[in-house]
This record gives sequence, C-alpha cells and structure tokens, in this order.
Amino acid sequence: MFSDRDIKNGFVPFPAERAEIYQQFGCWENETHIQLLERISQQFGKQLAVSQADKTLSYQALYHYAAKYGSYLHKQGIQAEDFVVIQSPNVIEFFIVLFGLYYIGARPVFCLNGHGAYEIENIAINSRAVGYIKINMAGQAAKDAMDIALGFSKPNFKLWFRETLTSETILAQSFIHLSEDTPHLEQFNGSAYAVAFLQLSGGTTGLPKLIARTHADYLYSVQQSVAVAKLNSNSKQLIVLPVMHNFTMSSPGFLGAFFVGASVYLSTDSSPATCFALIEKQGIEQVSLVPSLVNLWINSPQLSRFNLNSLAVIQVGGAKLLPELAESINNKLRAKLQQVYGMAEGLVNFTQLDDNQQTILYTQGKPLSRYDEIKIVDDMGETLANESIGYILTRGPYTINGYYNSPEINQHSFTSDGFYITGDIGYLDKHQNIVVTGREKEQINRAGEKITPSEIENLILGHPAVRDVSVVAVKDPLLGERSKAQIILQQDHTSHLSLRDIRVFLMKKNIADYKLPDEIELVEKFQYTQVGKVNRRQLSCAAK
Ligand code: OOB
Repeated sequence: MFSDRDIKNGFVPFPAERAEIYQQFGCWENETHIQLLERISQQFGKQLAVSQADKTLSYQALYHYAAKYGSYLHKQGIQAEDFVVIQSPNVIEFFIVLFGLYYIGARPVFCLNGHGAYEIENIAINSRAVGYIKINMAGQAAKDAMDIALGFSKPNFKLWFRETLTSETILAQSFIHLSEDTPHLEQFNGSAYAVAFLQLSGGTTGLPKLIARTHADYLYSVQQSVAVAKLNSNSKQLIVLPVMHNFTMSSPGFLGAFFVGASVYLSTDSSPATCFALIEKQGIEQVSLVPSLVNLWINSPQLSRFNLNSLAVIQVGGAKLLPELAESINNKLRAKLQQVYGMAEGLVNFTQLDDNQQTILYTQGKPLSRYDEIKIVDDMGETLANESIGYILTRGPYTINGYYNSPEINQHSFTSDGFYITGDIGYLDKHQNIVVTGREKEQINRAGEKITPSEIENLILGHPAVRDVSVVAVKDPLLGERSKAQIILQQDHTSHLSLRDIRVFLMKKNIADYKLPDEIELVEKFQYTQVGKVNRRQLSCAAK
C-alpha cells in the first residue's frame, strides 16, 4: 500500500494491522490533492476558489493555472516525487505553485514565510529537496533572493532549481509566457498512499523535524474537519494565519474550503483594520485565529467601526485559549467559538458547534475521528482515569508513526505500541473532551509560533561574550509566551551585553524573526533549574 521508495527515504508507514482497520472503515479515500482540485473544479468550476486584494481565481482557473505552472516546473526539470521547498506570504500565487507541484506529482516542503536562510538551508538539506520556490510580495524580491543566496553558498548544498517570484511575475508574466510556449502536460495520478508533502514540527530539540503526510491520511483529516466545522459550498473563509501552517491548511483551513467548493479570502496582514474591512466587504463567515490575535482583535478600537455580523464561527487554536478571552468571542465578536487543539504530527481536536457553553469555553473538544485514540499516562506510562492530569499520547488514522528520516528521534517520540508522545499535558473530562493544561516538551509557544530553546541556545553560545545561556518562556499578556535568554557572561568579559547585541548577532545567522529573544537577563546562575539542564559549553570543553 505504502511506497517502498518513500519508506526507503525515511517515511514511517502505518503498521499493517492498523492500516487494514482504517481502510476497512473507509477512512482513507483513494484521492490525491490534485485529484481533489480536479474533481472540485469540475463540480464548482465558476465558483470563486480564492481571492486576494483585487485578484481572484475560480476553481476552473486555479486548476488551469496549476496545470500550466506544473508544466513549466516540469520543463525546468522538476519531476514526480521530487521535494521542493516553498515559502510564501498569504498571496493567491501560492495556490498556483502548490497545485502546480501536485499536478506533476512533486512534493512541497512547507516552510513558514518568516524562516530565514538558516532554516531554509537546513530544511532543504534534511528533506533532500531539489528546488526552492519563494513567493514574495511585490518589491521584496531582490533583498530576499540575496539573503537566501548567502546561505546557499555552502559546498554540501546541491539545490539546483531556485525561483523567486513576486506576485506580479507569476500571474502577469509567467502565465502569458507559459500559455504560448509550454507544452501542456498530463496530470500525474500517483498513489494516494504516497507522501504528499513535508511539514515542519514545532520541534523539541535542535532543528525542526520533518513530518511526512500521505494524501490519503491528510485529506481524511480535512474531510472530518469540514464536517465538524460545518463548511459548505456557500461558506466564505478568511485566511489570516500563515498559509502554510497545518491549522490554516487543514483544520478546516483552505483545503477544507476547497473540499466543499467554498471561497477563500486571503489577508496578507493580520491587523484588525485590514481584516475587519475584509470581513465586512466580503461577508466572511469563518476565520481561524491564534489566541494572541483574538486578543488584538477584541481590544481594537476598530471593532466598533465595522459591521462583522456575517462572522458566524471563529476557530481558535495553536496555543492555550484562556476562558476569559474565549468568552469575549461571543460577547465582543458575536461569533461562535470553536476551540482547536491540533498538531502538525496529526491529531486534531475540536469543540462541537452545538456543545454547551461550558465545554466550548473550558475544553479543547474531541478528536476529529472516532478512530483516534488518546491516552493520558503517568510517568510510568500507566493509563490514568478520566479527569487525572498526565502526558497526552495519541495514535490514529492521520497521526504520523515516525518523523521523516529520524530513527533516533523516533525512539523517544513514540511508544512501542505506536502512540505519539505529544509533549503536552492535560486530561480527559468525564465526557471525553480533552483539556490541555500544560506542556512537558522543551518549547516556547510564542503567539502560536513554536520556538525550540536549545536551537537558539546553541546559536547564542557562539557569541564570544557568552559562557552559558538558557532560553526560557515568560508569560506575556498578548503573545501568551515570549522568549527570554538568561545569559552567563564569560568570566573575563566585563563589558555589557544588550538585547540588541544578541538580536543583531542572531540576525546575522539569518534566523526567523519570531525566534529572536524578546528579552535578555544577565545572571550569575540560572534562575530556573530545569531537570537535565547542564552547562554544555563546559561539557564540550571537557570532551576535547
Ligand atoms: C498547531 O500545530 P503545531 O504543530 O504548530 O503545534 C502543536 C502544539 C501542540 O502540541 C500544543 O503544544 C500546542 O501546539 N497547541 C495548543 C493548542 N493547539 C496547539 N495548546 C493548547 N491549546 C490549544 N488549542 O498548533 C495546530 C495544528 C492544527 C490545528 C490547530 C493547531
């Protein structure tokens, strides 16, 4: 069922006995992403698929352009099963590139738009990508292309196809050119059980881990999300979170909208003024937000200036939503809240739209699929009774069974019977709703964007004034959490080290902005003693 080549390259398949059950119960459809778009474009051809600023694409046009762009990529040498890193803001061209890749059976590797050359290079090497496509807002191209080029000059880096496109180039130039010159290629109809794309895990140690999802398992999660979010072909969805995040893509996300022929409206900026104007103008009904954005929106003076009556449902996820903030969605935005607790690794939970208020405000709901298994365990791995707090483990028809090409990490990220150890802490209430109460994994959740402290610590250790560093989460009223670097200076280092010094030092490494510490503190010893936290600088000296 699963491809031998994928497995050889590092994909961990579902174990046969569970795969058989999921298949028997009809979880996995035999449809790939491009076949989904093809089917929907036949059914809803003229319907608006996606719109951004003054640009629009009907389903028919999106499919048509995807075929064109796919043919162009093929002409450039990109083949079926090749991995291609893509990076894009929330612009309409992203959809053409995405489905262009799917059209020829190539596999996108999704990066966040904020990722710098440091992350992109590592991700490209780890995924063995053969191409990198960056889509920019108009006017940004030259600067970003140069940033990336800096990182790409490493000798072991063999990326051979690179393209930086501005919004203008794709639609206005490429396609006029393409429609005349490029031979039209047949759509690649590969297996639904093949790896469809790679996504990034928030990560717990070092660099982000790669998550390989198949068409069948991912589209199953989309189909279930559509049902629980009650989307239909008349729905109008606003996308304001980064378009390549798993939440935005599939819970229910734009794939959910596409699944039923609904219309997607993109916003390149998340400010209340821009988004409220779009909601009012287009009659938006559904949007997904992280808690920090809810906070920003409900406290905005702009709120009273717009008519947001069309807004029916707001999904909130990515980080813990506090009950007071949850309540304001109903009171101030006059929309129904649907809490979403999910992860790129798979498992997604939703509160139901008709749940009682208590459940909607205080829980993260139930898993998407009746075949999802959730276990709450103690330190010994023993399953706990309902309402007891413990580690959240899961397995099911759309949760990965191992990170891509990471056998060592997999040994401690999964139990021997195939449960993924989420690193989250919580409990199941008496109605089987999950409540996330905390986190055990080494991670900072900054407005829904995940930071791995050790990744930043390792970079900061490279600063000559730093003897040791510990990056920790600090509670923040707006972001939920912000990052703080506690730094012990070298003994002979008397000069002051400022936040700016550290940020400038890190910026030169081309890392994503959201990973830059929000504050620093110079300390004699670490304030928070964490289990297993050691002075790695000393260790590495001792090892020499
Ligand atoms: C989503 O996915 P990721 O992969 O960026 O992050 C997953 C982690 C979870 O393990 C948990 O620590 C945290 O983000 N998280 C939440 C949460 N939703 C995610 N923590 C508390 N409450 C929530 N509602 O963030 C993601 C993927 C799909 C749908 C929604 C979110």
